[in-house]
Amino acid sequence: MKRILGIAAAIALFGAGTALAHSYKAGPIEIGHPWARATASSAPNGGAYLSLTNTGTTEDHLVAASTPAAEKAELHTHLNENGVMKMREVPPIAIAPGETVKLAPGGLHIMLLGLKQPLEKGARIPMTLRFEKAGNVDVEIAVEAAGQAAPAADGHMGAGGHDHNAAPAQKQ
Ligand SMILES: [Cu+2]
Repeated sequence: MKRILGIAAAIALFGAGTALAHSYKAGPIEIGHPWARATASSAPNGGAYLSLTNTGTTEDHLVAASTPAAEKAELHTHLNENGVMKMREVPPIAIAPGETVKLAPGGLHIMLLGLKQPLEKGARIPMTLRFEKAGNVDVEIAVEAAGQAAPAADGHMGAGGHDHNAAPAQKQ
């Protein structure tokens, strides 16, 4: 398995056939593949995902995000409260030394509130991430197909679940 991952990494480095793989660095923080799902034209909000790896020796925090593509970006997570998935804004996200924190569908995410236009598959959206210690870093969000990497059968996008295309906190 390690060897396969190594080969995949090598391919990514040489840019062959992995156009979607992209990463960034802010000091010791590595930001892996920022991406978002394409949104319907009526959707007011979207979600952005990425991974954060701390290659340094001290803890850092993702404090905030901003993008010209939305009125506001908030750090969110999903919580299951009495069987109902809800979103909550979270405090700065800690990244411990040597650890990787994944922002992914169904969990931590960067909520893009008030999209100025729909996120179209294939587009690249600029976003600035702010870290407590590593400072600001500009990244591009790759917009992928609407159903990309949807968690299987967890109800995330189904009845009673949370859908980024809907207004936040509509289920009380
Ligand atoms: Cu959210």
